[in-house]
Order: sequence, then C-alpha cells, then structure tokens
Amino acid sequence: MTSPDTPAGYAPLDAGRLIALLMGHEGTRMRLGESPERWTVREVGDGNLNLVFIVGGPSGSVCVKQALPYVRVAGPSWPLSLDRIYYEQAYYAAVGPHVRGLGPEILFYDPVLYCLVMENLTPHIILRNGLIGGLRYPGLGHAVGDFIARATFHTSDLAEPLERKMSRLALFAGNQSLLRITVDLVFTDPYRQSERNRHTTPQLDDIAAALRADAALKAAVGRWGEIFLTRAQALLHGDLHSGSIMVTQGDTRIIDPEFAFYGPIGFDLGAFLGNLLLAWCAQPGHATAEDERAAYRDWILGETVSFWETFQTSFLALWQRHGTGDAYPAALYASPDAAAALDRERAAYLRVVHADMIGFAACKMIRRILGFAHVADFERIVDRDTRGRCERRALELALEMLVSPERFESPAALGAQVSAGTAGSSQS
Ligand code: SR1
Ligand code: MG
Repeated sequence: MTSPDTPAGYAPLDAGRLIALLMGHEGTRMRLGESPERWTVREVGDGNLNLVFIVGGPSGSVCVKQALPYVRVAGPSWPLSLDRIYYEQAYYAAVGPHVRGLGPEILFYDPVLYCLVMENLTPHIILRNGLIGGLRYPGLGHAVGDFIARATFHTSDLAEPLERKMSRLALFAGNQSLLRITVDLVFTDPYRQSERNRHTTPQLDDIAAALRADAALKAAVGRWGEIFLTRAQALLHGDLHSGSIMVTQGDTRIIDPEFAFYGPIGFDLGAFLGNLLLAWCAQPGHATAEDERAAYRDWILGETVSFWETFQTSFLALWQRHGTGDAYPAALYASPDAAAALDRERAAYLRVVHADMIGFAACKMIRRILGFAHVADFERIVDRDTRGRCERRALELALEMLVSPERFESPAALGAQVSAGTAGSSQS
C-alpha cells in the first residue's frame, strides 16, 4: 500500500517489478542467468519491518530487501520512513572495507524503489533459529566480536580525522525514524503501560508490575537511554541481535544494519550479548528427552566469553596499529611515559565499553519480554508455564545486570554466576 506521501516511482515490489528491476542490471542478470522467464521469485521476509525476496535463476540467486512505508508487522497504521534502506546501504559502504567479508556482498541499491540487492546467503540460516535448534557454530563469538571491533574502531575518532567522522555522524543523524523506534521500544515502553506492550500472562504479571513500579530500575534505564542518545563513539549497526546474523558451520555474516547511527560501542556489543543470554535462558523450553541442553547452555556462555575477548583484543590491536584519529593523537604519545599513560587510557576506555555492554544487554533482554517485539527463542515455547519460567529467569538476570553492574566485571564472571545460579535466579 502507498499513500500520497510516498515518493514518485515507489511501489512495493511484486514478481513483475522485481524481474524488470533485476533485468536492468548486468551484474544481477549475469548472476541469475540470462533467461528471465526461468527466474523464480519468493517473498521470504519474516522480520518486523520490510519485504525480503529471494530471486533464483539458472546460474544463481540474489536477495532483495525493500523498505515498506510502514512497519510490516503493524501495518499502515504505523507509518515508517522508507529512508531506512538508504542508511542500511550507507552502513555497508562505510564498514565494508574494514570487516573482511563479514557482511553480504552488495550488488546495487535502488533509490527510487528503496531496495537493496545483495548476495543471497546460502546455505546460511538465521542464527536465532540455530540457537533454538541447539546447533553449535564454531567461532561464532570470535567472528561477531571481530566484526564489531573493526566496524566501530574504524569509524571512531580513534581512527578517523574529525572531518570525516563528523560528516558521517551528520549523515546518520538523519536515521531518526529508526532511532525513535529504539528509544520508544527499548528504553521507554517496557517500563510503563503501553498498548504496544505484551507479555506472557498471567505468568509474568507480577514481575511486569513490579518492574514498572521500580524507581531504581527506571533511573538505571534512564541512564542507559541517555548514554544511547549522547555517546557518539562510533558508527553502529544499531540492531545486532541474533536475527541479524546468518550462519553456517564455517561462516558468519552480519545483515540488516538499517538502524545504523553514531552511538556507544557497548550498544552493539550488548545487543549480541543480551540475545545470547536470552537464548541461554530459553533452552529449557527447547530441551528434549534426548538432549536436555545443559552442555549446549555451557557452549553459549563460552561464546559470550570468546566474543568479548576477541572484541577487546581486536579493538586494542587496531588502536595500537592504526590510532590515526583526532582522539588521543599519536603525536602526543611518543615518549615511554606518555605511551604508558595512553595504555592506561585504553584500558579505562574498554572498561567503559564493557559496562555499557552489560547495561545495554540488560535493556535489550527486558524489551524482548515485556515490550512490543518479542523473540522466537521464547515465542516458540508452546507450554506457557515453561515459557514464563524461562522469561522470568531472563528478566531477573537483566534486572540484576541493570542495578548491580559491578557484579559482572567480565563475561567470564557473568557466565560463571549465571550457570551457578547466583545471578538472575530467584533461588540465589
Ligand atoms: C517496530 S520494529 C520492532 C523491532 O524490530 C527490529 O528488529 C528492531 O529490533 C525493532 O526494535
Ligand atoms: Mg532487522
């Protein structure tokens, strides 16, 4: 559906429009094979916002993502700017040179139809589905940690001259309709009555009400919301949950950066960490007689540790080798004393990033249980009592991470406490 405000030339894609679009580009024609009458089109989008098509041909396939002028899962009553797809391609363009094939190959962007044509990642699946299925992905934490380190370091003031960074910051400051979604759905609505919210009821009624009456919690969430809006450290993906990652046993790719903006690095880290913790909490709901998922839970916690350790090592190495930006200008740190002082600054910087990661992970966990957009990790648990127990555990853990972040000075400490039941467990 379009409205009088929809830009001229825009229309939601159907098979005919899509084939005409792809025919006009030699690269996609070659990739699919020169017989458009043999091309097949499938709409496969299962996200909250967009249309996603897979187009197959005799020689190969492509993926096409198109913005709708509204939130797909809500319908036209919730209008949304088409520009999000512009920011998505701009993010890929900015970080692509630094992330060594960790994103999809982009074929072209169409500014009239607001769509992006890219490599069809196959046989990859969405990580969230793999985590629900109890599948292990060797090197997952390492790949995502390395991606975030590269994407954020190279777009930060540690690497870039201020002119380039400020221009990019100004560009992404336009992505306001998606920032509005995050501010409302992550930092505001879960903590108040809102008709957009839902939760597993009656199982979580008590904890939802307690949380919405908890003044200390609201203060903590307010602090993270303020940091989200003001700490413009680096260009972020902005929505790096386990639905924005596609995997095989040997390959990890980051997709869907339409929420890109300049913000705190801990926000991207926290999105991934929080979603791994949600997956951990959901495992009892996916256990079977053959696999009670205890060892699988340990694997998930192990990935949280390698994730942070890789991020930290990678980010520090980049800073040591390519600290060419206007923050901590290299010219000031040539003497041994100054170099030692800079090392202390780097450690302090990473402590702040880590604390941000813990706080944002907690915010991301709570919004997926009490807010508008839930996750399949819990939604696919059919028995509502089991689902409620899994969600409660996640809420209790997140609450502790928000109000007592000092207990979690590393993912290793977090993991040890989570598996021992001394964090986020009403039995503790
Ligand atoms: C209205 S959009 C809801 C959520 O879907 C996206 O994946 C983002 O996480 C957003 O908050
Ligand atoms: Mg998305």
